[in-house]
This record gives sequence, C-alpha cells and structure tokens, in this order.
Amino acid sequence: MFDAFTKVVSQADARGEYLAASQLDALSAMVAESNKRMDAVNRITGNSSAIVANAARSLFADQPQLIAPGGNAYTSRRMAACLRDMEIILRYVTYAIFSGDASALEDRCLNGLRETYVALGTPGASVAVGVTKMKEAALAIVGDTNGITKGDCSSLMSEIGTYFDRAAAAVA
Ligand code: PEB
Repeated sequence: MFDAFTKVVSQADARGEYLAASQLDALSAMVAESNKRMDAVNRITGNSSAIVANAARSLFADQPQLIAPGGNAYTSRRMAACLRDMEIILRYVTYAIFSGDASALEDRCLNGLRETYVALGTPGASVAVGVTKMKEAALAIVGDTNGITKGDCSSLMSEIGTYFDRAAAAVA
C-alpha cells in the first residue's frame, strides 16, 4: 500500500536513483495544496450515506429489473449487500484521495472484484453505473463553493474523478 510519497521512493529505489527534482516539485505542490485534499475527503466522508443512497436510488430507477423479483438486488439481503458494496468502494476511493495514490483502492478493493461479481452472478456493469453516479455526487459536493474559501480545485477534482473511473472500469 503506497501513498504519493512512498510510491515515488519505491520507484526511485527500483532504479537505484535519487529522487528527481521534478518528483520533489510535484510532491511539494501536493503538500502546498493539501488543505483542499483534506477538505475533499472530509466532505465526501461526511456525506457518504447520502452519496451511496442517492446513487443506489438512481441506479434502481434506471434499472428497475435489479429490484424486481429475481433481480440482483431483490430481497433485503441482496439490497443490503449492494448498498454495502457501494459503501466499500466509496470508502476505498476516499483512501485513494487522501493518500494521492490508487494502490490501496486497487490492491484491497478492486483486485479480483470483477471475478467475484462474475462468480456471484452480479452484473458488474450495473455496479459500474452505481459507481459513476457516486462520482457525480461526490464531485458536486467537493466542488460546492458554499461555506468554503474559494480556490481552484480543478486538478484535485479531475484526480478524484480518476479514482472513481478506475473503480467503474474494474467491474464494468
Ligand atoms: C464484494 N459483494 C458480494 C460478495 C462480495 C462482494 C465478496 C459476496 C459475499 C456477500 O454477499 O457478502 N466485498 C465486496 C467488496 C469488497 C468485499 C466490494 C471489497 C473489499 O470484501 N447487486 C446489484 C447491484 C450491486 C449488487 C448491481 C451496486 O443488483 C451487489 C450493487 N454484491 C451485490 C449483491 C450481492 C453482493 C455480494 C446483490 C449478494 C449476491 C448474492 O448473494 O446473490
């Protein structure tokens, strides 16, 4: 499990090289902007229940066969498993945002997830739609300028988007 710093160290060590000035500059910029990152994690974490519930509601509105008898989220046991899965994925995305690196998300959540869904007969493409809906909700919350010092969060927001995109692509 890496973060943006240990990833750079690991890569440099694999080549037996010192850290490059460009790497130090990139990490230095990340530190300088870190309040935005912490705020983003805090806002997503604080709104996680709403992000999951609204994304699930919207997924089931688009794909009502999932909650119809015989559907993959039919019965409260499967519905609960579905909401739990979305929550797990969102939680790992917040870890990736916090650490500036996708490895915790990749190694501990996404690795083998497609195969798990195939084995369960759960439609990965539908999970991917749910993840994309969580992405939209999370980015709207992160980008909400109400009650916060206004600043340019475009690069952080596009980075956040890539973590959701990875999760969606891993199961689609
Ligand atoms: C992954 N999901 C399910 C299971 C596992 C995961 C391992 C099987 C065991 C169980 O039921 O608890 N677990 C989950 C995860 C990690 C992990 C992400 C990462 C670390 O450890 N059903 C739908 C939707 C979708 C869904 C499309 C968006 O209709 C999910 C939610 N996942 C779903 C369902 C089940 C499941 C299990 C319904 C239960 C399947 C079943 O028992 O039939």
